[in-house]
Amino acid sequence: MNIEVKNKKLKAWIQEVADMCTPKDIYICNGSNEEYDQMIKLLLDSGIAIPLKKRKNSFLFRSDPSDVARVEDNTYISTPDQIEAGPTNNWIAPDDLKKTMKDLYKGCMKGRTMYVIPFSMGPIGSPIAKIGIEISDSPYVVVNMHIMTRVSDRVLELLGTDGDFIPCLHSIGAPLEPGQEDSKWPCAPIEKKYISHFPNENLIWSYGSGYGGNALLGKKCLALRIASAMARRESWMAEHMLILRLTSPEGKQYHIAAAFPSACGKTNLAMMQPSIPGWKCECVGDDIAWMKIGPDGRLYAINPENGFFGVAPGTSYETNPMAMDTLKENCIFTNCALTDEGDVWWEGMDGDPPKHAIDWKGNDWTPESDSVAAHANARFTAPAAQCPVICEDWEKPEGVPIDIFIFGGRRSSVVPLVTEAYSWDHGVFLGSTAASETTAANIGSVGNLRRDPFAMKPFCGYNMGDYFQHWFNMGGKLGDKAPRIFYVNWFRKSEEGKFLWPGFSDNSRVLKWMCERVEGSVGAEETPIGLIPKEGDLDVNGVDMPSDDLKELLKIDSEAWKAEIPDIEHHLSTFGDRLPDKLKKQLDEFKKRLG
Ligand code: GTP
Ligand code: SPV
Ligand code: MN
Repeated sequence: MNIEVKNKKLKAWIQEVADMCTPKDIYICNGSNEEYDQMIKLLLDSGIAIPLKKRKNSFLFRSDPSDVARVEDNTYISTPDQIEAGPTNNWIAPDDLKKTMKDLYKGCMKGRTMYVIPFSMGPIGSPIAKIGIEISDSPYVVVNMHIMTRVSDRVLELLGTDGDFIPCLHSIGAPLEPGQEDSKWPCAPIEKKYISHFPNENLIWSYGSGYGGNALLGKKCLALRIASAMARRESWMAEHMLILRLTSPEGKQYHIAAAFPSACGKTNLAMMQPSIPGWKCECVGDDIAWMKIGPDGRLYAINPENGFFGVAPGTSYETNPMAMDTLKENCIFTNCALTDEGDVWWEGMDGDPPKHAIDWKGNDWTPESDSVAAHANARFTAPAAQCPVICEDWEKPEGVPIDIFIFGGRRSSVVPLVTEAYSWDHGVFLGSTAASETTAANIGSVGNLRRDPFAMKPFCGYNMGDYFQHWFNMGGKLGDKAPRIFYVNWFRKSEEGKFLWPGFSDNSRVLKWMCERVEGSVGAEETPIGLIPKEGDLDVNGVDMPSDDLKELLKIDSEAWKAEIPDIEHHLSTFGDRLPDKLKKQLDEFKKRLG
């Protein structure tokens, strides 16, 4: 061990894990640049990291083809009673799960270094921040955690001898026998992967995967699953939401938090540059929001993360220039293609595809190949501070006051471009019945419609019926200071399968309408599903699209909505007696409005 650990709980935990996992040595991380460089050197020397000639201090990694996304089917919320995990979570009793995992953990770090990573979610020392310690046997995890969280020896200082932290245990599950050659991306087979959460103990155990949310435990495991359970106990909110600041031509600031499921547009909206003149957009966060009611009774949000772990495919100067500029240096790329010039490439990047590249599996690729060059869930890891439009207040300990909540998803039909909720309660109904087509962010089929309430189905650390009630309770506390709630769908398609809405920078037009609704300066039409812009309310000046498409985007087809009712009813019925009465009432009112 390179330094002495003073915190009693940490010292005991390190010993316990070392005894169980039997690593060859232990290294306590300090978060310094030198440490980052050292880890990268190790990864380069072993041929795991590929240096990029075209991007300073940036590296490409290729994961095992079996380990390319989150594994929801192997993710557990382990509460003493199954009902506390609820119908949306996989559940195994804590004692059984711990027994199974301890067997797996036994000797699992053999031949590897065990890294102890002290990190803070939220600015170090902020009253909203939480301290976690991740123990991992993956150097790739260490470098990613350096970017995604605040890794620092100051965290250990802050803990002192008796401070508390959230233990996050991670192993790739690939012990190395003496003389055995290591693979480039060691991991365990799918049936041995476990991403486990013990919310009653604030404890995370992950085994078998080295990828993204399965392995960077500060993100979905701590900042959403464990934090959502804490938030409910302590009357705050941990949400799968981007946070942005929109400034009107008059200089008025609006803060917007939006929940879309994985790979449904959060990073893009968070960095969006408005196509309407005079409006300015700045990014506070692109994936997670922690929100508390401030002394003035309004809801304040912080971004607990320190970096972006963003979807690479589709990112381009045309669609998300601010992300492209964020990616110029000091980044990690995973499962992107490698060009002959020594740069990364992915489908949807600007310009022509390269004539030749090495695909994400390490094979030769040309535009004639029948497979994609970059995996659909290829990702970049980038420091948030490098984003050219990062908001100057993004690290403000007290956060920014939220004016508007947006829910949404990927729906090729039925759901209009934008809807405003009639009330907070109606907004909670919209959030809890949200549905979206599945994406490559999870292992499993893509394009299947599923209910993903508040974009939290994979991330809620307790019974989602209680989570709905928590939303009603927060609304009750916020009263007339509660954010206004809207629902959007950027992904409606024509019969020919083309997106009807240009999206990206033009999404500012929809945000502008929301701000004007908050000001009461623009109209809306009452429909069975909510309020939608009347013709002329939405500023589409300069958008090159047929007026028929706009009509289609805002069309409410009552028959199509009626056809959704059985599925909505079935979805809500799965929560049994945990379903809040207020949601039943909202469903009744919705049915009445539909006639
Ligand atoms: P996670 O990081 O998985 O939580 O995803 P995310 O919600 O941040 O999604 P992201 O912004 O990375 O977008 C995912 C994909 O959707 C990318 O390929 C984008 O190009 C595409 N996308 C984002 N916004 C829009 C939009 O307004 N219109 C269209 N057509 N596509 C979009
Ligand atoms: C998501 O899937 O919502 C992500 C990527 O943000 S991961 O960190 O892998 O969960
Ligand atoms: Mn996400």
